[in-house]
Amino acid sequence: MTTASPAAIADVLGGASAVTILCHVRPDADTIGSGLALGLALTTRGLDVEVSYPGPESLPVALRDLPGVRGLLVEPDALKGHDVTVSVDAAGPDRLGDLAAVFEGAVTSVVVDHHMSNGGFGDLDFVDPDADCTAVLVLRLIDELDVPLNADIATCLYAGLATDTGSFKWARPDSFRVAARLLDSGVDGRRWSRALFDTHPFSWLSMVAGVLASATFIPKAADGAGLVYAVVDHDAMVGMSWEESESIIDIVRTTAGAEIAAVFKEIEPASWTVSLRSKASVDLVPIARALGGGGHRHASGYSDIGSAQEVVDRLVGLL
Ligand SMILES: [Mn+2]
Repeated sequence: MTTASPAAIADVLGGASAVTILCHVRPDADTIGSGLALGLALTTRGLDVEVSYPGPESLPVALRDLPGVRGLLVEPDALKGHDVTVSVDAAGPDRLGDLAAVFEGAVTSVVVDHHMSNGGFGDLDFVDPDADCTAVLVLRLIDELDVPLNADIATCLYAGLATDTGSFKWARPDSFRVAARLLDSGVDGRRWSRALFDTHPFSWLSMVAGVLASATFIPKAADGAGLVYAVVDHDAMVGMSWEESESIIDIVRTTAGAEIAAVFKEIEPASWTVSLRSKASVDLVPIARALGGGGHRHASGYSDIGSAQEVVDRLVGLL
C-alpha cells in the first residue's frame, strides 16, 4: 500500500483545478457525507467538483436533504472524470461498482477509507482503520486544506460520524470531540438523528414484525458464543428500500446470549447480501473474507447465491 499522509493528499487536492469524488455502492451516510463534505470544502477553494456513486440503488431518503446533494451530486453517466479522483469509504475497487473504471482511469487516484480490510488501491492511500468513520479522515484533509468548517460541511461529516458509530454507541473519545466541533459549527443534531435513525415508513412496522417472528437463535454456534439470524426473503424485500432492510440487523443483534448476529437479505431471487455483527469476542473480518466479503471487526458483510437454507447453512457451517 502506498500510504500517504493527509498533508500529501491535501497538496494534491489543493493543487488541482477539478476533482472527481466517488462513493461506494449502496451508499450510506459515511460515504455520501464524506464525499459531499470534501466536495463542498474543495468548492470553497474554487475547484470544479463532481460527486457520484454507482447504481442501481438510489440515494437513501434520509440523505437526500444533505447539503451538496443538489449541486455536487451527479449521475454516473454525467461524470466527466477529472485527473484527480478520490474514492471515499470504499474498502476496495469492487465497492465502486461500474465507477471503478473511472477511478482507475484517473491520472492521480486517491483512496480515503477506514476499513480494516482495505489494502490500498490508489496512487495515494489514506487508510486508517483506527478511525470510526471516513468522515473524520475527510475532516483531517479539510483541516490540512485550511478550509474553515461551516454548517453545510459539518452536517455532511456529522451524518457519517453519527451513522458509523451507531449513533455514538461505539464512538471513540476522539469522535465525541469531533462531534462537539461539528455541532459547534452549526449542525442540527436533533434533526439529523431523527432523519438518520428514527424515521421509517409505516409499512416498515409490519415487515419487521414478520422478519423478527421467524428469527432463529443457535446458542451453541461459534463454540458457544451464540448466533442469532433472520432471513428477509425476496418477497419481503420487494417494496422495501434497501436502507430499510439495513436497519433490521440493529434489532436482531440485541439478542442476549448471541455474540454474532446475521441478517440474510434476498436482493434478487437466490441472490443474497448478508450483514454480520458481533459484540465483543468474535472478529468478523476473517469470517466475512472466507465468504468473499469484508468489513470491520464488529460489522462485516458479504454476498452469496443459493436458496435461503443453503446460504444460512454456509455461514453456520463456518462458525
Ligand atoms: Mn464508513
